Amino acid sequence: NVEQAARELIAGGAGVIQLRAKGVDKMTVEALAGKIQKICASAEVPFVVNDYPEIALKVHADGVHIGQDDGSLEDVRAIVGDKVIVGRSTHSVEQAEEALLDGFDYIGFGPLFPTPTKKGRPGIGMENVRAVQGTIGTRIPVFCIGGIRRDNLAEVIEAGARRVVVVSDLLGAESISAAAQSVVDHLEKAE
Ligand code: 3NM
Repeated sequence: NVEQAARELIAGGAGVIQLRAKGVDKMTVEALAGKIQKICASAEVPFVVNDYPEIALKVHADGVHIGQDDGSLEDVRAIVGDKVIVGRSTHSVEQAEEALLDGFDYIGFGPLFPTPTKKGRPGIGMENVRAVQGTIGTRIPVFCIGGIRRDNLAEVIEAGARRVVVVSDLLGAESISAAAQSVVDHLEKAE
C-alpha cells in the first residue's frame, strides 16, 4: 500500500520521499504520484518522482530523479522548468563530480552494496564516501544508496555518509515508521 507506506515514512521522520515504480505502467505511476504528492505536501516533506519529468511537472512534485542513461539536465529542465529539483544517480566519484558541474541539485551515490532493488550493479564500496561527502556533499546533498539497512547504517555513517536512501529495509520492516525513525535517529546523532 503505497499511500500507507508514504504516511508511515513521514511519521518516522523521512526527510524526502521518492516514488520509484519500475515496470509499472505510466498511468499508474502518475496516479500514485498524485496521491503521494498530496500526502507529502500536507506534511511539508519534499516529494520526488523517479524517471518521469512530465509526471513530476503534472502532479506538482518538488523534484524529479534521473539515472545516468536518462539524458541531460537540460533535457529535463526543458520539461520541468527551473523551479523543480532535479537529482541524478551516480555510481563513481567521476560521475558524482560531473553531476555537480552539470548543475544537478542533488545526487545519489551508490550502490554502496549489491542490492536486489537494483539488480546487476556491483557495490561500489564505501571507500569514496567520505571524499564525496566532503567535496560534493558540502555543495549539494549527497544521498548514499544501495543495500543500506539499519544493521549496516553505523558503518555507512562511520564511512562518512550524512544522508542515506533506504528502500527495502524500510518497506519490508514490520513497522515502517519505527524503522524510518531508527534511521533518522542514527543520522541525527552523526551530525
Ligand atoms: N539506486 P535498497 S541503488 C534505486 O546506486 C537504487 O543508483 C541505486 O534500494 C543506485 O535500499 C538502488 O533496497 C536500490 O538497496 C536501493
